[in-house]
Amino acid sequence: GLAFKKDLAVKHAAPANGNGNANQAKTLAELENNWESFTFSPIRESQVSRAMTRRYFADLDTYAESDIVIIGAGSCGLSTAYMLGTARPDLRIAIIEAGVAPGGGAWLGGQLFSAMVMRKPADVFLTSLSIPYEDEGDFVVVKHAALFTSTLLSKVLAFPNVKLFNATTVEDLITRPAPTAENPDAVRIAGVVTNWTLVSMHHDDQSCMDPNTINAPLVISTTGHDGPFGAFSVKRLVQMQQLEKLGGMRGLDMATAEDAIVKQTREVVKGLIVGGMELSEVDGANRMGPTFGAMALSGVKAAEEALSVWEE
Ligand code: AHZ
Repeated sequence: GLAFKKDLAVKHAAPANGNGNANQAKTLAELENNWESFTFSPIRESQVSRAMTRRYFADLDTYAESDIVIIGAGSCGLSTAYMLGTARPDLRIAIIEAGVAPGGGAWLGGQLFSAMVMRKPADVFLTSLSIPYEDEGDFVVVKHAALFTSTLLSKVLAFPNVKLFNATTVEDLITRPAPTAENPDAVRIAGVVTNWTLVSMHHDDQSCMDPNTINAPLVISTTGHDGPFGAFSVKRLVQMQQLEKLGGMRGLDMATAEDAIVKQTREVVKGLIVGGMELSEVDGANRMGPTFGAMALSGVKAAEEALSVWEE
């Protein structure tokens, strides 16, 4: 006990030389040329652990009841979150992203190239985020897709009412009976079922590792087209017999694909809005390949739909 207390006392003692060390530097310039006496403020490892875990578990507690859950933090999901965060600082919005790195496919412009193309009028979305671009007439070009994604992400993460849970997978949807005259078995979506992605990846070789849940009256799914994780919610809706079948994403046609995705962004089942490329699987819409305007504007439309559903 005594040794422990002594250790703490040492850790919390003021550094011997307070002159020009890191604790007292007010500007970067004050750090420069003072490296001899440089030292960080003291810390104990448990302080780091507690600083992280306390906040994470408080967030899990807070967001267990969310107003809106966005599944997927690709270009569409992040655009949706940006619009909702801007419009409604009073709503509690959780973003669940399976990957460690949010951003989905929007870190590159296409193939492994850097520049990102957006057809007009999606330039207005870039302007509202102060993302610079080159104007090519009918379309604009951001010099690196990562500039788009990192700027968007930084703004989304700065909202006090938006929490990104990355490395977390939506494994299922929460449902409630909502029978209609046409379909007595209809449900509404009432939240999501989550697990650490690393756990989700091991359901085949570890026995039942039960998930966690988030209740929310409104879920916005933007999980991309079919793939290892993609089109998650709409595939689940078919299994649950809430959608008869999927249309299946069609071949590439930039001219038609982008209009269709934006126009069809909507509430597919009560409580579940679908946006971005996940929609192509519902409607049998074409893909657009490396043009991202539809992802941004589908996000704008998804947010608008969400707010009109919310206000009902
Ligand atoms: O990790 C996925 C990605 O970041 C995440 N995701 C998928 N399933 C999930 C689940 N739980 C949590 N069950 C999940 N997260 O969703 C994100 C989807 O991002 P994306 O970039 O794949 O989709 P998007 O619709 O935002 O953008 C599509 C971009 C494309 S694809 C395409 C083409 O193939 O022609 N063209 C464009 C512009």
